[in-house]
This record gives sequence, structure tokens and C-alpha cells, in this order.
Amino acid sequence: MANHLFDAIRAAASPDAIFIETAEGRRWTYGDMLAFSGRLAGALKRLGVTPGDRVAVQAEKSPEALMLYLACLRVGAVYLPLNTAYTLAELEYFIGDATPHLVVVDPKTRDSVESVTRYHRGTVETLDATGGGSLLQLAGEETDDFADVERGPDDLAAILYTSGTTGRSKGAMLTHDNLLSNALALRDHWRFTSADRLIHALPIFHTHGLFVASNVTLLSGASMYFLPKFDADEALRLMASSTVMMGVPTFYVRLVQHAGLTREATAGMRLFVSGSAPLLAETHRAFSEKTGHAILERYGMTETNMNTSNPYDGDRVAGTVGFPLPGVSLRVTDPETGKTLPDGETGMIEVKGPNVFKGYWKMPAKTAAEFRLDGFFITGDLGKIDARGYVHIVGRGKDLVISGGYNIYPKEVETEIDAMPGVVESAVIGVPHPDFGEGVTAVVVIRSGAALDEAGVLAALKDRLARYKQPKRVLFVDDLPRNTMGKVQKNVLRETYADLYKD
Ligand code: MCA
Ligand code: AMP
Repeated sequence: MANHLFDAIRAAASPDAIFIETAEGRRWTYGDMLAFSGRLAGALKRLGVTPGDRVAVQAEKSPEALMLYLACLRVGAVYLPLNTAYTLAELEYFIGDATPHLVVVDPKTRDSVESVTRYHRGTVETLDATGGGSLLQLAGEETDDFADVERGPDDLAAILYTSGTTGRSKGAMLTHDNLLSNALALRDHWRFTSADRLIHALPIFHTHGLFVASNVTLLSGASMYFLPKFDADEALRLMASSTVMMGVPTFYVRLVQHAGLTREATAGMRLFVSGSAPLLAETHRAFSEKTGHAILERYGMTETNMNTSNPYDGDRVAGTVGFPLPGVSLRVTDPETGKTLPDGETGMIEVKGPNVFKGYWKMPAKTAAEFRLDGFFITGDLGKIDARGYVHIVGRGKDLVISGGYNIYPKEVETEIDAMPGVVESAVIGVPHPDFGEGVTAVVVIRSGAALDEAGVLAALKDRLARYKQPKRVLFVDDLPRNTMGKVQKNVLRETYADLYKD
């Protein structure tokens, strides 16, 4: 039976070729991938997962966790990956909103997650960082020859939650063809072949590590070093036997600071890709001076996969995100009127193409509000197109902080801080941070006499928000700056604290 995305993956899989090698030297061939994802798909089916059911997964990165994503495709389920940093308080919302049939978690959190999941009639199985757990035991009882469930281009393959500027997170619904069309476009644009070996040091619960890195590798029949997290020493060591690395700008900032980054160390590499957050032109230049490689920057979103990329051949221009990918239409519009602006003028970036998601899970009104009538998606990013056609991202129309490639919506952090006794109000901003690009920073007004200090605010946030969302600093002021309309002027705060994290 036809399974739109997995059929393409299967067609590129040469059974004896290496697919994954881990830091400990564990190896998986494509044949192993087909067999293991088949057994896992059998286990999912036995657990009652039917086509269209959500399978939520909060598991440490491992080859087995990636196989679980593939098993979901094969059984027709909707894969719902969750950041391992999310607290139980955060998890509760996702489980309540998506009502997954099955939730897969680390054995350490099984009991607490089970109490939430049971309430929504779901079941819980486990998968640990070494590939063990109850789900794997069930898979061991299955055979390799799972018959893939029929899925068409428009069927859902995944839901990825993106934080919301107002209110709660929204689940972006991604179809089989959203993922397949984008991965094929990237494979061809970046010239991936089965001879490539990728250094995969990104998490696999977001678009970058899951779809961009893993799907492109799979659809090329290439191989990857699958690392639990980014470590500059390890990445440099593996460059001797790799060809490509993909990373967020923090990877490159850390590499540039490393004495081991030289022309010799990177001589066998053919491509370095950066995305998820702006790469500073100075990082691009420093990397190029030390290695002779021009980092290729591209631009994407959870809702759209990848939209633009600098060229493979031709100038990779620092500070730009290149040209729209084949099949993607991109325009810059007046944010108020929606009218297309001439090249060179700054406005809202809008995109349309097979890469663009189907909408937000159970939020038709929010979905409608973010699309134009002619089908263009309003990204919330402000940019311009220069005379040579390169797209520049010059800012964000959305109140968002990007720290080390992770998005943090200030509203979510402000809501938590505002609820603390003694707090009058707060404003959360991102200011330049040498390692993470932007550092989450809270500016708080407290009632006179309230006994709240920086440590107290941070302690209260500890179990409420994922670690990366927690402010790196909490500052106290008498009043927040406001404009004549009474709106908090975050730009003034960003200027005031611009040097807060300077080395
Ligand atoms: C870890 N910490 C962070 C972050 N990561 N704080 C702020 N922002 C972060 N991103 C915390 C840790 O909990 C720790 O806190 C302290 O900071 C230092 O940790 P460290 O060991 O230095 O961190 P790390 O483990 O080296 O991680 C940094 C990282 C990682 C390598 C940059 O965050 C990462 O892999 N980011 C990639 C995110 C990503 O894949 N984004 C793609 C989203 P403490 O010591 O106090 O406990 S997809 C997307 O955006 C779109 C679609 C796109 O275009 O790709
Ligand atoms: P997410 O919601 O995690 O998918 O993050 C998507 C957002 O990351 C985009 O809307 C942009 O604001 C930002 N982003 C991704 N790639 C880049 C890039 N190369 N340069 C600047 N911003 C980027």
C-alpha cells in the first residue's frame, strides 16, 4: 500500500549501507532501520494505535527514538515530539490538547506522566536514552515485515507545537507531503548523496534535527553520526570522517572559539549549514577565515519547514538567508494592508508552497488569521529582498526570543512571573548574548516592601518552565517604560540592557 513519505524513504534505503553510527560506535544499517521500525510499528499497532492517532514522545535522543518516528509514519500515526526539557506542568497542556492515544516517555517520568495521560484515556510506554524500555520490549515480540499503512500526501505525519505569542502553544499540523517535498528540495539544493556523512548533534524534537537533518539524510541514503548533544571537541574530531554539519548559530560561535577549528580539521567537509536563528555576519566571517568554508545559512519555521537557502554554488552572503527554495513563493508585504512591497523595502515575509503546513490543531480561527486569502502564510518575520534577490531577515513582528535556537515566547514567562505574590508586572526581553545569540531577561516591578529577589523569582520558575525558557537574569525596576498608548516599550528595555551579557 502507498505510504507517501515512507515509500520515498524506503526507495532510497540500500539495506547494507550504514545509516547511523553513535558516539559509542553502535551502527545501524538501512536494513536494520527497515526491520526495527517495522517491529516498532507492529508494537504500536498492537497497542491500538490507528491511522490519525497522535503518538506523543518525550524521549532522550537515540537511534531507537528516531526509529519510533519512522514507525509512526508506517502505522499512519501522527508523530508528536516533545522537548525533553519540558516540565510536567508544560506536558499536561500538550497531552490535554492533542489527546494522544499513546505517550512514550523516559522510565523516570512514567508515573507522573501516566497520571495525566490516563485522565485523557491514553496509555504510556517507555523508551530510555540507551534504547531500552517497555516499548522496546513489545517491539521485540513483533516481526520485521510490517505492512505499511496507506497514507496520502495530504495525511498528517506530525504535529509540532510552537509557542504562541498570546495564549497557549499551537500544534502545527504537517502532512506527509509537507515533509517529503521539503526534504527532497533540500536534498537536491544541498547536493546530498549516499556518499555523505552528516554530523547530527541537534535535538530530534524540532524541525531542524528531525526533518531537515534526518529526512534529508534518509532520502539521500546517506549516513550520520548521531550524537546526544553538541560538543565542539567531538564535532571537530568527527569532521575527519564526515562531509556535512547542520547546526544552530551557537554551534558555530562555539567552534569559532575553539583552537582546533582550522583548514586542516575541516578539509574533508563539503558543507556547513546554519539556521533556526540569525547567524551573526561576524561569525560567518570568522568561520570562513579559519576554515575557508562559507557557512550556508537558510531560513525556516516549524509551520513551513524550510523557505529559503543561500546557494550551494554562488555567493553565500553573510547576514542573508538566500533565495526561496524551488517550489516556494515568498513575498514581502505591508504588515497593515497586506500589499506587496517593492524589492528593497522592509515588511512582513509571507510564504506559500507545498512546504506550508495544514493549519493549527483544533484552532481554525487562529489558522485563518495567519493566512491571506490567496493562501500565503504570514510568518511574523520582518524582512526585505535585495537587488540580487537575496532575502534578509531584519527583525520580528512577533514578540519572540530565540536562545540557542530555541524559541521562547515572552508572554509565557511573563504570565508565570506576574502570578508570583508581590509582583506588579513584568516584561521579558531578549538581549544579545555571546553564546546563545539572545539571553532571556526579565524586568520586574514589585510592590513596595515585597520580599522578592532574583533568586526567588528563578526558584519559583524552576518546576514551571523548561530550563532554556528561564531568564538568565532578573532585574528589578520601579516602572516599565510605556508609550503614550500605555504599551510597554520593549525596544527601550532592549536598548537599556543591551550590554548585560557582554563578555
Ligand atoms: C541549554 N541551556 C540553554 C539553552 N540550551 N539556555 C538557553 N538557551 C538554550 N538554547 C541551558 C542549560 O539548561 C544549562 O543550564 C545552561 O543553559 C548551559 O548549558 P550548556 O551545556 O551550555 O548547553 P548545551 O547543552 O550545550 O546546549 C546549548 C545548545 C542547545 C547546543 C545550543 O540548546 C541546542 O542544541 N540547541 C538547538 C535547538 C534547536 O534544535 N532548535 C531548532 C528548532 P544550567 O547549567 O543552569 O542547568 S527548529 C527551528 O527553529 C526552525 C524550524 C528552523 O529554522 O530550524
Ligand atoms: P520555530 O518557531 O522554532 O520554528 O522558529 C522559527 C523562527 O526562527 C522563524 O520564524 C525565524 O524568526 C527564526 N529563524 C529561523 N531561521 C532563521 C535564520 N536563518 N535567520 C533568522 N531567523 C531565523
